[in-house]
Amino acid sequence: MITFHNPFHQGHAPVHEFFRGERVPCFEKPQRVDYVEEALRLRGHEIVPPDVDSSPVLAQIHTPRYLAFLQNAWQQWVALDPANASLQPFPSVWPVRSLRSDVEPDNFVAKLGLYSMDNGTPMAEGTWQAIKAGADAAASAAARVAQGARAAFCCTRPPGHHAGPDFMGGYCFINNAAVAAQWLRSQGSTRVALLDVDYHHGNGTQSIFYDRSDVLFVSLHGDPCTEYPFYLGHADEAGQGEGAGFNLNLPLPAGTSAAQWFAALEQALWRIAQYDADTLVVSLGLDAFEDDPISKFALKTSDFTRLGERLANLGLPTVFVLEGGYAAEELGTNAVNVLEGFEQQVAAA
Ligand code: OKP
Ligand code: ZN
Repeated sequence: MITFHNPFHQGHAPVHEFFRGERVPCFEKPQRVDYVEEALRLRGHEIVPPDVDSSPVLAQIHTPRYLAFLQNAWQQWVALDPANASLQPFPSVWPVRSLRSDVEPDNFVAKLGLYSMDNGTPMAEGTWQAIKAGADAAASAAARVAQGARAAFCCTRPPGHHAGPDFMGGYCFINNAAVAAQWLRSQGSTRVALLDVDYHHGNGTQSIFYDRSDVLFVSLHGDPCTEYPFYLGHADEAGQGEGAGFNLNLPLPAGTSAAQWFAALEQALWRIAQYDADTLVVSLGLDAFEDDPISKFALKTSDFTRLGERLANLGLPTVFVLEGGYAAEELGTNAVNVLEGFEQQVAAA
């Protein structure tokens, strides 16, 4: 499958994150995508750099002040103290209920809190360049599908589905899948289905499209009562206004078996077919894998082939966008299994 990669992802390489109060090495590390690219190459898939500029669509997904903040954040951090160049910024204060988020403070750490949902989304010097190139890769994959390709893959990191209109979180800064969906809308798709199979609920994507009927958001994920992102992803979130009925959450308990997971997938696919989608975007997280270090579903490597086959049966032009998946060494095989399951089913049909 034609793959758009991110030539700058390695510049986003923060060193540590917080886990149970301790600093631990980042789970979301450059080797993730290196393993996926290696598997793609070994199995003969074409890998190309982004060939479109996502800027116009980025501005439709994220707010101007949030994009400006992302673009200048590292510079502001180092301006506080040149020694910050070798340290990672983390937020420590957040505008929760009753505090104001309409006024952007001057203080850098206060801005960081304003634009963050957690302290689990570390930045590095190359973050802006990496996330902009990732958005370009997502837009490029969408452009290729809009031009008639049956499918394309955006192989990027950091992931995007936790990033909302004006906040980062869960390792995510720019919502790449939302960029792909919006790009498709700008190129003639009228009903885009966005299916999120990452272990974690795609709260950012849901929020971006919550009041819209032109992008149906459907997600299979760990129940937010116990799993990140905790504060969104429940079954009763169905959309609002124009978007009422165009959001479907299928939360599953931690420990859900592959059989139960595929049963929920059938519900998701049924809703997408009923919607009469003309294009599909898949937020392809691979952390439903049984050996994922931070997730609790039980898909095996062969199950990812089956996932690809089932997605192909929808018969839709499809953009795959890489999200999570932290069993780095197995990530390549699992990702390529989805893409090849899809392609083999298309060829057989
Ligand atoms: C991003 B994606 C572990 C904390 C976990 C949140 C998980 C983000 C997952 N130290 N932080 O959906 O795969
Ligand atoms: Zn995830």
